[in-house]
Amino acid sequence: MADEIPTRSEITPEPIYLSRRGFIAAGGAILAGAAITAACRGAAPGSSSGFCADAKSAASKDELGANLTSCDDVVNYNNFYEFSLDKGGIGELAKGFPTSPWTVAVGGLVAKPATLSIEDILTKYPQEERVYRLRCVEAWSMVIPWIGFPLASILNQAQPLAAAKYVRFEAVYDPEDMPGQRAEFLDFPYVEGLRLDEAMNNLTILATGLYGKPLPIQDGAPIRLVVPWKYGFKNIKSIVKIDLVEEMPESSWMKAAPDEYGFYANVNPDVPHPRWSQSTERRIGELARRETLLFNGYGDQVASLYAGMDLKKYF
Ligand SMILES: Nc1nc2c(c(=O)[nH]1)N[C@H]1C(S)=C(S)[C@@H](COP(=O)(O)O)O[C@H]1N2
Ligand SMILES: [Mo]
Repeated sequence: MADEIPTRSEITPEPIYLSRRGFIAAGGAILAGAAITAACRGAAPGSSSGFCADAKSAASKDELGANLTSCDDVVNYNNFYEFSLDKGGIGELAKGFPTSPWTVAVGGLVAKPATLSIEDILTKYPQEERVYRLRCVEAWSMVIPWIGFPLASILNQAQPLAAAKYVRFEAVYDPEDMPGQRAEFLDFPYVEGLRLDEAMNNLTILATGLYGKPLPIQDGAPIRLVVPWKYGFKNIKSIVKIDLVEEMPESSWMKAAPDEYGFYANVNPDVPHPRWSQSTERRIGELARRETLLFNGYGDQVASLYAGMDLKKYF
């Protein structure tokens, strides 16, 4: 087990800028916490092992021939800053987080705004399995069998007006139940955005499950975005609001560190993060590093969205 966990030198945490801004105490706690979790994880299976006992997928590999990441790694190695900066044990911390009832409000520049319950969504939109690579900007990656449906289905139902150019997503705000929201390292609620054509692309889904089961909280229950050609942080979890808007939305990460996290955040081995290279990645569960692929290997389906754009400028 221990060899599946990247050592600290192999991963480069997104929120390190905190210490540069003077939150040194918080930064120290994060790193100590991560080390403790890594040390304990092999010995004591997380509370999520029950989730994985009956995990299932129609696939065992992605379309490039890579193995699925084990269910245990998918549900025990997470970034979910509303709960913690520590990647391990989010499931434990999030136990009891209320995900029912839950609604998603779809509005803004649309002809038909609606507030949908999760039950509505599951009834209305057929759920399918999509096996996608997830590449975190921190240079680790996984292959995950999601269950979900195209975001375009919900957007088409809402009927975007001609003025709508972008989609803005907002995650749940519940500082009483989410300890990370009581710290001030990110501007919560977590906000993300896509250009409308990116949102309408067939690869872009709202995921409601993984490994054949409803999403566990740590992976963004009950509904989260999955945009597989972009860095992991675009894949906003636990969404409550989707708005069609005219102007490019400012995401939480753009607000926190605009030089490090752009709006587009397309996976690109040729555009280094200011603090590390993006040319290779650590696939969780594997020993050797892999080459990072332009658009995370989905270029045939998305490169045309960026024709003529300078990807170094629009990072
Ligand atoms: N609401 C919310 N969504 C989020 C995050 C977060 O902290 N809060 N972290 C992002 C980051 S940095 C990554 S890499 C992915 C991780 O998804 P996973 O834990 O399901 O693998 O979720 C993204 N979505
Ligand atoms: Mo990430």
